[in-house]
Amino acid sequence: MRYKVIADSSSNLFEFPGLNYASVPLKIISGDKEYVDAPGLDVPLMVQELKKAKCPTTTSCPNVHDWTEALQGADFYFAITITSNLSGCCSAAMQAAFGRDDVFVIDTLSTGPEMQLIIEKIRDCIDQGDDFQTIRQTIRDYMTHTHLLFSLESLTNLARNGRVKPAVAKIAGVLGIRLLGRASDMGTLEPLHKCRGEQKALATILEEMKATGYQGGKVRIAHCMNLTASQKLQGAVRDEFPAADIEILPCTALCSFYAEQGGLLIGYEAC
Ligand code: X90
Repeated sequence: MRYKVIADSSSNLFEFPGLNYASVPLKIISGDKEYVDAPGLDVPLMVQELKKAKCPTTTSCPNVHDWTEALQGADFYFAITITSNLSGCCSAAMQAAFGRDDVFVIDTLSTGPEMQLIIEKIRDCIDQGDDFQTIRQTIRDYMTHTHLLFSLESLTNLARNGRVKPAVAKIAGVLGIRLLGRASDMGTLEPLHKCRGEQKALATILEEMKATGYQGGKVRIAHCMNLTASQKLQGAVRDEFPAADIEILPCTALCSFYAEQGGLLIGYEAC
């Protein structure tokens, strides 16, 4: 059986070693400038340019045609999308998959590093020779054990694009305050704590992970130009769980635009 895994670019992964994998890009649009979330884009430069941009910036997801193009060349497909509650991405994938029984569309109700965990799980299932039906069930079960937390210094772009209420964005509007939250069961941003200073935010993330059943499983950290905080968090997790499998990777364009400079997204496995 030839499998193909396709994720939208909010996964922050353009390639996936050991997997027949494709990324379908979202776009960031500012005036007549379009940033395609694909290899080769200078993300820090984009973030800088968008800070200075005078016109409103919006984003757009892959359309049905983009998904249809990607859903070719294999026997079975996994289409993994950002939460359907914040983007039309999943809906476009579902339309492209309509009437086909060779496509499993996965609405992750999340984004970024939680999508990465799901893709890794699919890779493991394929490697051990599981069939399509078995993998579908394994992934459904697995998703009940994965979570996403975020720590954001600014939610301006989320609020400007109607992805959070202005009142929520205001919490992180104060200098030095980070909003710690999680992807809710509905796939929306759920604020949890207001943290003063990065140290406090990192300690609270670990507390929150443990409170939701983290016991040393995988952790995937995606950051927008904040490798230092990612490494501190990695250290803090390893202090308590020395054998934890932790990876850090930079956000590509879509997550960088919405998480904004300094933002962290943390995907993890819990019991
Ligand atoms: O279709 C589109 O134009 C894309 C819209 C995406 C909007 C949300 C992106 C969120 C990126 C921010 C923090 C994590 C939030 C998790 C919520 C489930 C990252």
